[in-house]
Amino acid sequence: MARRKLVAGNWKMNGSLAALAELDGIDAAARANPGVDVAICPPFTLIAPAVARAPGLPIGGQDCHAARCGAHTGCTSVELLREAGAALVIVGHSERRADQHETSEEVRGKAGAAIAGGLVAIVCVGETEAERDAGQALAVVERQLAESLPAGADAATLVVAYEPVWAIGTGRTPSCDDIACVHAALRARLRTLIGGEADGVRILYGGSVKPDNAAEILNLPDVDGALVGGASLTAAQFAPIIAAC
Ligand code: G2H
Repeated sequence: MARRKLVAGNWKMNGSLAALAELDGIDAAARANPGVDVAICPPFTLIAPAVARAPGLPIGGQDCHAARCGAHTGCTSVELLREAGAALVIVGHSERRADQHETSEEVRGKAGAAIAGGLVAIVCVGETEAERDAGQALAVVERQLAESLPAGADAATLVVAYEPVWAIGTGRTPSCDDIACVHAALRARLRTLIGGEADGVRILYGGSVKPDNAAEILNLPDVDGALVGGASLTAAQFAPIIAAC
């Protein structure tokens, strides 16, 4: 099944109102590559201004709460994201699994709320360096996927991102063979979870994707795009990654 590539930028806790000027160049790169889906996930406070600045560019959140509303200080609901103009949301990023001790069960709740609320959910999985060294990478990511996947997920509403924890922001990446191997395993596991829909789900690679390694990674089998952190902060770095699809 043909899948459109998706290149999503995760600005993490970076950016500013002034930095939204970068969206002009990113939007231009998206328009110049109409066969590629492009999205940017800035910090919560920048979502609405980002939508205003680049109305044609899908803008997303970096997390959401599973509940509709309530006493959850500091959290953001799917409804609030939607109201701000978000079209998608990242859930289960390893920085949240580590820093906020999010479990896969919580990630499943968030992904389910996102999908039920009309957002595309980018569900992240990835092994630590110790897990990879112990030969457990496939078992870890397959378990995270199975435990994080909400009921009702399908090719239109679910994106999976494979982000090896040890490759995030470090400049290190797995070999192409290792990336292809994990993506194939995730695709196979997805088939056991959601059947034929699995063939339409985009599986992104994330972790130190840069202009100089994007082409080889993005052209691997079962790699349907990238989740990009540091290199998504400027159009100068992000545009060549979009063009590499
Ligand atoms: C991994 C990635 C974006 P970076 O978190 O999700 O970050 O590209 O900076 O490694």
